[in-house]
Amino acid sequence: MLSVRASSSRTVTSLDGVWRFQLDPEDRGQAERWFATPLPAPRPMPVPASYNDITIAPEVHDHVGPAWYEREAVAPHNLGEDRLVLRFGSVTHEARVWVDGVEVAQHTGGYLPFEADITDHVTAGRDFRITVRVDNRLSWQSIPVGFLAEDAQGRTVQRYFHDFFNYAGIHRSVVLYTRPWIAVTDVTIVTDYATGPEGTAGRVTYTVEAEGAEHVHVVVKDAAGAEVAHAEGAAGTLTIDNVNLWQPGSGYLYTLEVHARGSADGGASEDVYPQRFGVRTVTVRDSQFLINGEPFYFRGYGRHEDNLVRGKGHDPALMVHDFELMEWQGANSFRTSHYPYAEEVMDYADERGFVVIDETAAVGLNTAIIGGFFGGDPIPLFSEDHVNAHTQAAHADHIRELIARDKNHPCVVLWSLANEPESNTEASLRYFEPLAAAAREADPTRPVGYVNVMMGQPAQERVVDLFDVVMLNRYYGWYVNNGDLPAAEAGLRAEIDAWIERAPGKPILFTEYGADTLSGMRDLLRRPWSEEFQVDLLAMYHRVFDAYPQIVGEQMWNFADFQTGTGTTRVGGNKKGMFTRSREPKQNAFVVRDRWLGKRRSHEC
Ligand code: GCB
Repeated sequence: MLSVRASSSRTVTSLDGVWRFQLDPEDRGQAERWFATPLPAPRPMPVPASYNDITIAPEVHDHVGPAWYEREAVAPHNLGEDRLVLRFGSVTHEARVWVDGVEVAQHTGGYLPFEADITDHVTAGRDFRITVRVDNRLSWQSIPVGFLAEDAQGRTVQRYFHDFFNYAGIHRSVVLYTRPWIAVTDVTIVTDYATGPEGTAGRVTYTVEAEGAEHVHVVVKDAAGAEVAHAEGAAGTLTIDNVNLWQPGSGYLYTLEVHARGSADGGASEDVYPQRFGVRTVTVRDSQFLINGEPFYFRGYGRHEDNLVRGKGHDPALMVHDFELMEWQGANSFRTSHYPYAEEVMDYADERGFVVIDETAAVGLNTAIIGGFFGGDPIPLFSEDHVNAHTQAAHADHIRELIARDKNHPCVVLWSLANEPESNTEASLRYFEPLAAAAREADPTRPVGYVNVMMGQPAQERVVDLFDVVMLNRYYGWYVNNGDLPAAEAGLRAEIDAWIERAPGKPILFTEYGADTLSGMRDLLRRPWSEEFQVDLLAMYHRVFDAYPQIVGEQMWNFADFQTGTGTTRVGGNKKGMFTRSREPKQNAFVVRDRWLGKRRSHEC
C-alpha cells in the first residue's frame, strides 16, 4: 500500500486529536448498532495513542474485547470529481469502520495500514461521523497469536507468548486524503548502479499501477528537487548519472514523481504521486552482509514502540528524540522488534541513513518458551487447534502486506519473518517453507531471515536453510548461567562455533543479548540487575563478537526499558534497556558509545 503523500493532485487532512471512546466489555455494541448513532456514554480519548494508560481506570488498562472510537469530520467542499479516502496507519488488532452508520472497512492485523474510499458515503462540504470498533483480542489464528482464559474471579483475560504489553487502540495517524478518480495505486522501485570511468550511474527500474490511466510518465528528482531523469510508460528503467548512493549514515533520497493521466466522459484527469527512494544494493555473500558492495556491521538495538502514557501510539517528538539518542551512541541500525513500525519511523530512518531489519508481528510462535507458565499440559504449537493452516495463511498475508508497504524504503535491508518461533521440529519446517517462499516472491531483492531462540540450537534447528542469514537472540549470562560470565562466555563461543559449521557462508547477526538492569542500582560486586553487571555482560559479548569475522552485527536488547505484563521476572516492565523508559542513559550507554563510535571510525561503510 502506498504511503500518504500530498501532491499537486492530492490533499491530506489529519484527523488526529481527541476522539470519543467507549469500552464494550460485554460486546453489545455491534448488536445494538452503536455505529448507527453517536456512542451512548463516551469519554475522551486521544488519537494516536494506546487507550490503556490514558485514564487511571483499571477496566480501561486491562480491557479485553471491543472498544469504540468516534468523531466527526467534514468532506472537502471542493471535492468535485475527486475521490475521498479514509486511512488508518494502524488499529490494534482488529478494526471495523463505519461512516454515518455504513460499514466501509474491516482490517485484521494491528500494525499495518488500511484505507477505504468513502466518496460515495459523504457529501462535499458536509459533516459526517466516523465510528471505529477496535478489538484487542488475540487468538491462535491471529498474528501475533494468543488465547483467552478466565482468571480466578471469572474475568476474561488475554494470554500471549510475547514479552510486551498488549497495548491497543488507534496507534497511528488517521487521515482523509483526496485523489483524482485516476489514481496511482502502487509503485515498485528496484535500484542498482555501475561504476565506470565516467563515474557511478544509478539504474532505477520502476513499475507503476494506476487505475484508469491511459498514459503514465515519471520524472526522477534529486534531493534538491532538480530533474535528473524521466521516462514514459508504466514500467521501465532509468539512469541517474553521477548518482548519490543511499549509504548507512547518509540517507540520500531521490523522488520518482509519477504522473498518471486519463480521460472519461469528456473530462481529463491527472494524478501525481511522489515516491521517494534511495539507490543502493544489498547482498549476502561469504558470511558477509554487503550494502553497496561494502561489508556492513550492524550496531544498534532491538527496539519497541513504547512509552509513558501513550503506550504504542506514534509520537513524532519521541521518534526524533530516539533517533538523536541512537545517533549519539554511534548506532547505525535497529530491528523493528516485534512488529512493523509506524510509516513515519521508516521514512525517518530513510532520511537519517539508519539501516533497518523489518520484522513481522509473528512473535511468540513458541509455546515451549513459557513452559508450564500458564499451568496445565504443554501446548503443542503446530496443531489443528493451535497454530494451523489459517494461522499460516494469516502470517503469509501479513508478510505480503508488510512488503507491499515497505518495499521502497532503502533503510530496509532484511525481512525478519518471525521472532523466536519454534524452529526445531519437522512441523516448523513445514510451517516456514511457504512463508519464506512468499517473502521471496513479494521481494526478490532483499535477504530474508527469522530470529532464532536459544532452544533452537544448531544441532536441533530445522529451518535455517530456508534463509540467508542467522539471527540469534542469546541470553548467556542472564537466563542461562545467570551472573557467571566465564561460563556464559564459554557457552556463547561454543554455540557460535557450532553455527559456523551448521550454516557455512551465512552471516551471523546477534539480534538480542542483554541483562535486566535497574537504573540507579550500583553494586561494587557487579552482580545481576546492577548497572555494573550490564556493562560487564555486554563487554563479554563484544569481546566474543570481535573474535569472529562471520559475525556481522550486534543489536543489543533493548534500546529502552519497556512495558510488559506482570510477572516474577519483570519489575515494572522489562529493564534490559540501554536507556530507561523515560530515556535516561544507564552507565552502559556511555561504555557502548565509546565502542560504537570507535567502530564507526575503524570500519564504517
Ligand atoms: C527474548 C524476546 C524479547 C524479550 C527478551 C527478554 O528473547 O525476543 O521479546 O523481551 O527475550 O528480555 O526476555
